[in-house]
Amino acid sequence: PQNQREMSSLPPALQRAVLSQNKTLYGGLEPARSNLTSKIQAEAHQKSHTNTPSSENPGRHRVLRIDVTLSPRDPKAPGQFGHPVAVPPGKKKEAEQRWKEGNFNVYLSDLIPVDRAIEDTRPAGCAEQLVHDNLPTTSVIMCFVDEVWSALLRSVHSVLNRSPLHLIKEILLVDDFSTKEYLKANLDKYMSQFPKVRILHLKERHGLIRARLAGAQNATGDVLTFLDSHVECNVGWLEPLLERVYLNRKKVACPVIEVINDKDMSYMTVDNFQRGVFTWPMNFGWRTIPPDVVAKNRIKETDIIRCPVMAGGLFSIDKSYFFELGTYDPGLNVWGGENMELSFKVWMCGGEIEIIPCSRVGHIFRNDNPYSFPKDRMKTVERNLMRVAEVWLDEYKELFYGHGDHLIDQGLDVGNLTQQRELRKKLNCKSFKWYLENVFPDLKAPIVRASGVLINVALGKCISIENTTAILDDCDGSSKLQQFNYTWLRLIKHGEWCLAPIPEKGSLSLHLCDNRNNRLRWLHKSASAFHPELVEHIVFENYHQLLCMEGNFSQKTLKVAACNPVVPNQKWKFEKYYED
Ligand code: LR7
Ligand code: MN
Repeated sequence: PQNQREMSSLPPALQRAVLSQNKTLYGGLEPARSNLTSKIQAEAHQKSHTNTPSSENPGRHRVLRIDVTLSPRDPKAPGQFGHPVAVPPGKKKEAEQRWKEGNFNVYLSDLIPVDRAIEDTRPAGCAEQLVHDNLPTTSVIMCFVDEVWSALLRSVHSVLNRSPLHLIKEILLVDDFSTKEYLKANLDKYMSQFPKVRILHLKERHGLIRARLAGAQNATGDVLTFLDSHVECNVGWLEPLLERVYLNRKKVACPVIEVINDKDMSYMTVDNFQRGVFTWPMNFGWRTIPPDVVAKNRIKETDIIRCPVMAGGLFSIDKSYFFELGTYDPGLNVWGGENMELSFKVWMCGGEIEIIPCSRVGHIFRNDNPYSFPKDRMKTVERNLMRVAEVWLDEYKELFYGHGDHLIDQGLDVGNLTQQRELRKKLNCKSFKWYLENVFPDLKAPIVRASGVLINVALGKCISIENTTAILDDCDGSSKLQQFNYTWLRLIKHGEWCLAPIPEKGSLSLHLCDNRNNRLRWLHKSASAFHPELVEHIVFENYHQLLCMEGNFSQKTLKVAACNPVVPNQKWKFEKYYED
């Protein structure tokens, strides 16, 4: 995931979809306002300001306000209440030097209390919400490798201080083979004062993804709650998450992720109404539901928001459901992409992903991982994403590869996918098309970039298939022989046949399409990454020489010749383009 919380808005097409269809608000609101929580909310609202005795709401109680840090031991300590802290003038050098220990202001982290108070950033009404008395217990699982000591402690203390302890079966710290001496020497001893804290020392580096799996296998609670190891859970964060899982074990509940500033360690809230989304090639990001959609649908700040994908680090999931889903693909390495995998799996196989605005957890966002990757970081993530694409994206995987440019040519060994594909079949999961239509309709995912007749701009003539060759002919939009698709993998397809250059002869032929054959790839309209003067050309890169498709109408022929921006016969246009 990207570290920045990006904001953008829904396209008009989606807004229409939202307003015209009476079905689910895409991935927006939970469909039924009449569900249990809403009813509880309504009741709670009526009774606001009165302390609801449990006898009036059998089986339910208010979210607990058991935040012992609200009257902190030392209210004057730096960073208290989540306020920003400045490095003292004489300490600037030291702070700078220590930055790399965690890629955030480690000096300040050490300066502020491990149990500091933070502002209760929940929307109004959250504190009055009711939850069930018999919520499931949870194992809070935090994986870490060489985490900054004070940040790790603050994470643990925030869980201990701001959760009803009867719901915490355990806090499971999974030490992913840390090497920092201080950590190794002190962790067990320090944590031994808390009966709820268990430590799992991995004997070798597993990477985050497999460390989480080790945690899940060792967990004894009903629900797994995953957290990063540099977080601060806010007041009442846990119960609303468990409530959702309790209402439906196939709900995966995420808190709102707030920001612990990497420079001054202040605790900052974030904009409401944000969904977790992705852009191609599967980059995670946040997108705000536009104000007019919020207004028209009367979405409240406390309303649950359904998300196409989760950020990945912070969520609660029913343990048996997690295993039913086959956990994460155990073939994913180290870090990255697992949030996509689980998100697609959950939605496509009958579950839901939600952000619960009444649950808020701060996270230190930073610009780089402070630990090393066993192998190249970029390649690791790309390989993971390729596994996800191959198993879950169906025909849409071309968008992933096409946006990643080099992705398909890397020759990365993605490993065996049989088990993952069989799992998808066994679970009877829906198609990626279904996911796009029902969960993430605002994602732009046209399967081809352009289609229809392919017309020579200067001559006004079209490419047509004659027997087994491509020729230039009068345009006839209704003729099947003149229909082409330009795909994300840059093939020009006529059915299963692709336009193929023969550079040696300067001519053109048809070749059976093959996504992996880069001798079939044509550049068209990708000016930004390429020669803007050739934006309308259809270009084939032949050992650093650029060849362009050229039409000759008197002979009805096509050829490839050295590109020339001013040769009009080299300019082409598809009937229809699907990109912005
Ligand atoms: O080899 C490793 N072993 C580990 O135990 C590598 C990492 N880890 C631990 C690490 O110590 C940390 O606690 O894994 C956790 C996550 O790693 P970070 O904090 O370095 O990365 P991040 O915050 O950028 O990670 C986001 O993306 C990850 C991979 O896709 C995981 O899903 C993280 O959980 C996720 N974090 C969040 O979702 C928090 C919000 C960030 C956003 C958006
Ligand atoms: Mn993190």
